[in-house]
Amino acid sequence: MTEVQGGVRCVALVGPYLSGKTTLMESMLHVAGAVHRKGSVTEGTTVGNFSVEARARQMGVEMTAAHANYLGDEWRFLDCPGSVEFAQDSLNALACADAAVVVCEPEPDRAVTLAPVLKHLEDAGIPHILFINKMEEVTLPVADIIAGLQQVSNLPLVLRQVPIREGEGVTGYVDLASERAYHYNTDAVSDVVPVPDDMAAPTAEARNEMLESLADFNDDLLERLLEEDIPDTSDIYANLAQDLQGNLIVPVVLGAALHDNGVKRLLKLLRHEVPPVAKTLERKGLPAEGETVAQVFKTAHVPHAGKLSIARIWRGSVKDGETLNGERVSGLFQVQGEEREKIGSAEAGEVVGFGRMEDVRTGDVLTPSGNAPEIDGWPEPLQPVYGFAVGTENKADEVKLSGALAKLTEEDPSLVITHNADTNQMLLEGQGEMHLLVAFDRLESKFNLKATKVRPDVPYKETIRKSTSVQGRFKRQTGGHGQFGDVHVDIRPQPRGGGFEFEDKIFGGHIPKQYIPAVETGVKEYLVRGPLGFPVVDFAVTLTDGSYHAVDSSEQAFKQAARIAMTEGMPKCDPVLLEPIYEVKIDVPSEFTSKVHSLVSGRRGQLLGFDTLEGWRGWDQVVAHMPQAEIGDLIIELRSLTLGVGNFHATFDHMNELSGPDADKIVRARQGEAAAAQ
Ligand SMILES: Nc1nc2c(ncn2[C@@H]2O[C@H](COP(=O)(O)OP(=O)(O)O)[C@@H](O)[C@H]2O)c(=O)[nH]1
Ligand SMILES: [Mg+2]
Repeated sequence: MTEVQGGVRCVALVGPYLSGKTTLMESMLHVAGAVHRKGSVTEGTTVGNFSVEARARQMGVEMTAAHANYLGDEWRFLDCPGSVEFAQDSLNALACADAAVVVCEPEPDRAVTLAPVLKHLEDAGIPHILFINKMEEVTLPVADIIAGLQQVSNLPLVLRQVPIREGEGVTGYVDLASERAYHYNTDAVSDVVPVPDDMAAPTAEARNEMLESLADFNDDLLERLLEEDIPDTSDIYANLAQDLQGNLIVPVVLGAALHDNGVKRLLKLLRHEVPPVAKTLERKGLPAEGETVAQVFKTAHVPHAGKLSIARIWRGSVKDGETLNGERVSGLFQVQGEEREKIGSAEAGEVVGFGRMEDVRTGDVLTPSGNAPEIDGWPEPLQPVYGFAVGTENKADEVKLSGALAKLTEEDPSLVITHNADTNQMLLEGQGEMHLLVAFDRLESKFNLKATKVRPDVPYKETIRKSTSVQGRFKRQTGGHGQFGDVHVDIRPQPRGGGFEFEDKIFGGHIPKQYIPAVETGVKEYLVRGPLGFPVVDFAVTLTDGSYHAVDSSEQAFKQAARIAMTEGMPKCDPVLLEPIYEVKIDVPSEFTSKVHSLVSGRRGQLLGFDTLEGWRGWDQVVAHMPQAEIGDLIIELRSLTLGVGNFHATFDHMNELSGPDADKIVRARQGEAAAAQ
């Protein structure tokens, strides 16, 4: 047996949604004796899915932490949401874990749903184990399942068990390292049984395959295998642990979390093979020596208890009341799902909650001195792919809304609030519709706020296609002295992106110099809303002539004259709508590339090309120009076409003329809004 690793270790449970992560955490806690009554996802009684939002949907919508002691070792488990919409929490949790258990279903056809998480684990160098769940009713040969899953893993999958089948289902397994057979018991640990006769040959074959995989990374082992000098079990375990910790292989175990099947074996594997925190520090480039370091990977605002910063202690220890980054830790907690238990101090490796550290944000590295050392591997915030314009029914609630949204974005860095100056809307953007709907639920449940939401407006603009010359004359006689301004202007289009230009070509003092800026101001005030109702861009105005009155002329009068000229001249310049066009890069497994081509053309997109996606085996990147109006809900269709794994990035590219019935509809709607507002 390998030496059992010291210290508190932390494992994140990740994988596609509905694969059984929450159920597996519940089962691990149960098998380890950390919960007395095993909860169920469908009954809403698990440690993991504790929030009202998670229970309502029977799915994890955020990372939840738990702890257990198994055979004297301390464990921290992080149940991560599987849905791509809540991926930020999972990435943040993985940044603070020693290893990950990737939970998946025994469905090779859906293996592609594992690709993003496996790629992230590989790139970040996080040791990971694959737990194939829901094995109880699988009839497919395990070799076929592994072959399918291997397609999406760049590291070799090393099968550690072969299933024993009776009738329709799997009733146990032979562990390939120990060559022991186990019979599953529902909701109880498995019995050791003799290896069934008909399993001897498949076991020997699978064991050989496992050893050959290990030999790929160990010449010594390779030589011994060639000489048929089979290494002893402790040697095999040592190789397995080393290769997992070195990110050379992905061990694969089987089970059914719902029935506790294979869970004890998984816990033992973790016990012997997951690296200690000291080893994780090496991976993350943090020296083992030095002052205490903790890193916050989750922030939650708990009703009545205030802000809770969930952190991993990387080095040293933390006491309640201690100062970190200049702020007092006001309450130190051990967390078990929803429950918080106050503790006095915590050691390296532990996952704890720090109470009421108001200035601390998710991702912050905390030390007593406040000097944060570099720690590798903190993920970038995900770029938003979907948004709503938010507001309140009641104007008085607006300030409250901004405050609440600020707290939500603190809890979840993949939620972004922006103000769009063009459309004058407050936007809440994130990873998908469900992500945002959960945020709206939280506004209600945590902040007692009913927010309104509508699809964001597209910031259309308009421009002109013809030139004209026009006079604007403002004359008013009201009692005493009157108002007089008179301008002649040429209006002409500029090339796309040419912006606005104002030129003064007045000669001979027909308009005194001091009034010229007022003319420009008048023009600019007009261009906020052109003849079609949108801001005007890409045109030039030249002041060519005019006249003034020694007494009645004023800046105000010339501003008015300029507005009159614009209001009269612009409709004659063949105005046209401009719509924003984005360059969109769509990443998908190549089996979906042709579907993406039709998606692009179905949304008025212009295909610019496609290529293999760099660094992704079997993925393509499709590049296209697409109107912003068609990108608003693109992610929904893209995900439904690609088993949820397709993603895109869009950057503004240019404004494009839009005419015809589509444009007419937009202009009519705009004019309708204006009429309604009056
Ligand atoms: N048949 C079967 N169902 C399971 C098993 N483990 C979990 N489930 C079910 O799969 C669904 C999703 O489980 P859950 O733990 O919420 O998945 P998560 O989204 O990965 O956390 C639930 O209905 C579970 O009851 C299993 O081993 N066998
Ligand atoms: Mg879950």
